[in-house]
Amino acid sequence: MHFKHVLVLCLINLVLGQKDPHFAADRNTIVHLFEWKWSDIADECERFLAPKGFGGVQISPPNENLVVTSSNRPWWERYQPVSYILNTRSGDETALADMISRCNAVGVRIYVDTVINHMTGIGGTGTAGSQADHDGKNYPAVPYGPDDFHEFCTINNYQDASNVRNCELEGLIDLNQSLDHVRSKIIEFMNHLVDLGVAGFRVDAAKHMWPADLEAIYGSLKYLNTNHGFLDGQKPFIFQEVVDFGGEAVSKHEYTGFGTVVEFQHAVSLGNAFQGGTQLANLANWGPEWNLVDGPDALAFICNHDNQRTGSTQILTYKNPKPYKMAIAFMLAHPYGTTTRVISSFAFDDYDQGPPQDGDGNLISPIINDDGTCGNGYVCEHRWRQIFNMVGFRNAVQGTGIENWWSDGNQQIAFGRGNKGFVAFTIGYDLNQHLQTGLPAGSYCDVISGNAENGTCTGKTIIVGENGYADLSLGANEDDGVIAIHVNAKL
Ligand code: ZXY
Ligand code: CA
Repeated sequence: MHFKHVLVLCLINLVLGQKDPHFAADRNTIVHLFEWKWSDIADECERFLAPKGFGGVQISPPNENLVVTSSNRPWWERYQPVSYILNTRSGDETALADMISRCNAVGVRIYVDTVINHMTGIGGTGTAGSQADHDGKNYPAVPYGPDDFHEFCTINNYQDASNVRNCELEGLIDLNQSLDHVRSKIIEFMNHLVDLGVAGFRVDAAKHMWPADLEAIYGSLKYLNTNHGFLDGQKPFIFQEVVDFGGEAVSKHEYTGFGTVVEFQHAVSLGNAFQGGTQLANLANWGPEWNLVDGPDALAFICNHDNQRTGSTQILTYKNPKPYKMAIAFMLAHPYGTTTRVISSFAFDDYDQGPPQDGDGNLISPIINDDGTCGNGYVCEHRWRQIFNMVGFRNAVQGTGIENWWSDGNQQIAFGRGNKGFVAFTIGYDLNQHLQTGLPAGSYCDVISGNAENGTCTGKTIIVGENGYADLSLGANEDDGVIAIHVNAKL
């Protein structure tokens, strides 16, 4: 290779840095299999995620957490680390390693939810049997001792970055990541996961850590393990939880120099738009003009494990399926957001409620019904046709831009992606339009109302004429407010 090409490749690596999700070819979108067992994730990679073109899985924290017996083992106990021993209700290190290998073998990447801002909020015993001496500031299974934490103070002023980063979030004892010992324990933990074959990390509570400390930690991570199909010299993908709607001392822009950020404004703005809060026509300039970080710096999503249960009217969840599916379809159809993520929830009635479990606190596996949906308390949005087929749409249109944008100036929009795909949306009234799709002439299966199976379509068939135009009809009262066609579902 000519040295100029090597130079360009190095520059791309520098710029993309830890912003490349390392998806296999023709894959996209991370699904958060929230609180799933490792063995169930391995099965799901093989039987569903790989065939449907998903790029990867965000897994729940794999390291030992506090056993919280109050409120019957709430979901948030996994955000109270006791040690970096890889043993939780999802499984032990053997099961984790096996799952990572099986998923990588079918081209599905694994991203680890990493809780490194803090340890526990109270004392007790962890899922691997280790002790958490909260009041004495001792976590012997790491080990961390009193000197490894910030002086006690409570986070109570989001206008003060030092308070946000050096004090305790909800009483969770706050690690001092500027110390060599703390850094080295975190780096050792993350590098262990890289050795096991993971592709990257979600960094929990990144807003509550200093950017310089995080940059140093990420910079010390190993290259991805080439035995798991990664190219040489690839650094782990990083997506950082920095909740920022403006108006606080800490900004998401402080974190985009060395990794991506989870774009909460993306979730809220589309949550509003698909509930009629702003006209869909206004989405013509969807992107950074909406106070979003640049697309390559963003992990785009509609709802996550935390904000799905806060009851915020701005956040769409499985409990509000029509606009939820529309917002996800828009996210997956739109080129904004180099990386997209959907959550796969378990059903819940109250905020604290933990995952499906038996009387002994063991996690219960999802069952897969004959129609492909889940049971045993799992919602499995990723198995909803309208969602997994839009992952397929995003794969089909990769590398294209928006073309043939159309709107009625109000609550109806449509747009194409190059000559590969076309979508239309309506809220509140019937859509009946003759529109330029940009697609080659032919019959296409609308992958929202059905599946393309052996050359036939179980939903609506859309005919694109020689001139690229198609007649589109979408009733206001249909189950879904979207039509989507693409070249990989041409009949
Ligand atoms: N918890 C209950 C009680 C215990 C856990 C609660 O009422 N918390 C106060 C409101 C949410 O604040 C938390 C935030 O991040 C966390 C929290 C947390 C991260 C953790 C562990 C936690 O409590 O307990 O690893 C948080 C921080 C922000 C922000 C929004 C939320 O803008 O800067 C919770 C747990 C929430 O509500 C939680 C847990 C894990 C997460 C997360 C939220 O990854 O995003
Ligand atoms: Ca902190």
